[in-house]
Amino acid sequence: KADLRTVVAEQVKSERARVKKFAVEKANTKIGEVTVSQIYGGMRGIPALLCETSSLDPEEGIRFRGLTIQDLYDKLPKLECGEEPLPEAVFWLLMTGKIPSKEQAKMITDEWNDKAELPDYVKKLIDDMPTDLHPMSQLSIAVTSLNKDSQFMKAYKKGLKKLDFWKYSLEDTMTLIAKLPNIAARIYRNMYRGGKGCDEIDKKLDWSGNFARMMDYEDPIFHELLRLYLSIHCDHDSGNVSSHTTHLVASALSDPFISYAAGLNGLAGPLHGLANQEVLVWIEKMRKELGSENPPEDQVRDYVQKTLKAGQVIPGFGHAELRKIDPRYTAQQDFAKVYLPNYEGFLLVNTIFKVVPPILESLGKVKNPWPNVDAHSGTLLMYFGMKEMQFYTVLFGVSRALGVLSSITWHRAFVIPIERPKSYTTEDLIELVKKQ
Ligand code: CMX
Repeated sequence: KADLRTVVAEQVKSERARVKKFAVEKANTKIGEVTVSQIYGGMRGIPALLCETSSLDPEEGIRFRGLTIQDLYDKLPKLECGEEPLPEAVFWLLMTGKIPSKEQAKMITDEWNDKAELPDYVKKLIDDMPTDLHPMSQLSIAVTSLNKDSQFMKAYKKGLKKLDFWKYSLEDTMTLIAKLPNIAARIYRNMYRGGKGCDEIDKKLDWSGNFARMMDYEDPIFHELLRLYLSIHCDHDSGNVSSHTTHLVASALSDPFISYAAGLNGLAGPLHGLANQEVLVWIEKMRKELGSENPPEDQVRDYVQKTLKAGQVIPGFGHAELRKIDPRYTAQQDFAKVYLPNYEGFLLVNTIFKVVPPILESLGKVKNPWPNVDAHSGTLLMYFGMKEMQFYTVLFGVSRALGVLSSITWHRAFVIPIERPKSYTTEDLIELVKKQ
């Protein structure tokens, strides 16, 4: 069976020709308009970005190269003993648009296992960081430091041709993803296990299995959860903060390490990836205040109202683009129904799911009252003993690497130029509007 590089090289050849023809023939075709409210409103809905790896339908949710989350279950290879899709297979799908065979997914696992070892200076850098520095900052710093050995930058300095940019981007991508579990697990052990634990790759295990093991989680069901988690958080089209930031920075030909580190810094914001930490912080406060692990519906309702009255958002609910229940939420709910149906935390998440949407709807301004991916993930981790909420966004970040790095590799294959949209002062806009 063909390896990843061969398959991608063939695809790049044919896709480049197809895209070039389309982009030239339809160069002046208008696909939308921009209003003043969009400029002041976070550019919602402006059709401005390219994303080959995934697309987001507001009503249906995410599709990865055309596949829904259910399709990932139905079509992607899994481990012999597992039910969840393999993130290695998801990565292959994102990179090639094709479903890998079991052998092809295994080739990715083997390569990532081979490249997982961290250079000594990165180990030292992580070990020297204060343990009260947020793990997302530690992750971003460690990833940034890996660019010392960027193959893309080395080749670029030697005069790499534009048409070959993608090849070296892919090499850096493989190195970076291979090392991410090692980096994240080292941060975890330093912060929560007094620096103790194993940092050696077991070549019999997959990417998620090794990651779980290096964080000292041996339960095979937790390994399955991690496979699910790392698969569903990988990509959410290009408009979200982490993906767009990675693309923007990469468009300046920054190497994949520092481009993705920039995306991680965006993911660390409370309105984006940090929301999975915020959800659990909020739930734990609620439990403490109401004096129960699983408080009744009316008390949860009052607590939600109190949160809103205090001027805070309900974390884990709403979305800038989605207008329905996030299918990534549903996938996690399905997992919980199988493995932890009676867990108090899961029951409380269900109560919150029942109570919050009507309240948000009644405010009359929230465009999407439904839960997003972050409303569920922390509770599942908590069940398996991962109580360190600050760390949750790191898991999101590790998964997001699969999507954003595939995406920037394709942007390089298409030789997309540096991003440079036009900005206006309010005075400029007032003048522009007068001319309409
Ligand atoms: N709780 C309370 N109010 C909310 C809300 C929520 N969960 N979601 C939206 N609103 C409010 C907004 O704050 C805004 O209020 P103001 O007009 O007073 O400023 C109003 O409803 C309209 O917002 P919107 O158009 O529906 O939502 P946005 O596109 O502006 O923002 C998001 C989207 C995700 C930032 C927002 O829904 C939110 O803050 N949710 C909670 C945080 C969260 O779960 N984030 C994770 C999203 C998933 C991810 O990216 O990882």
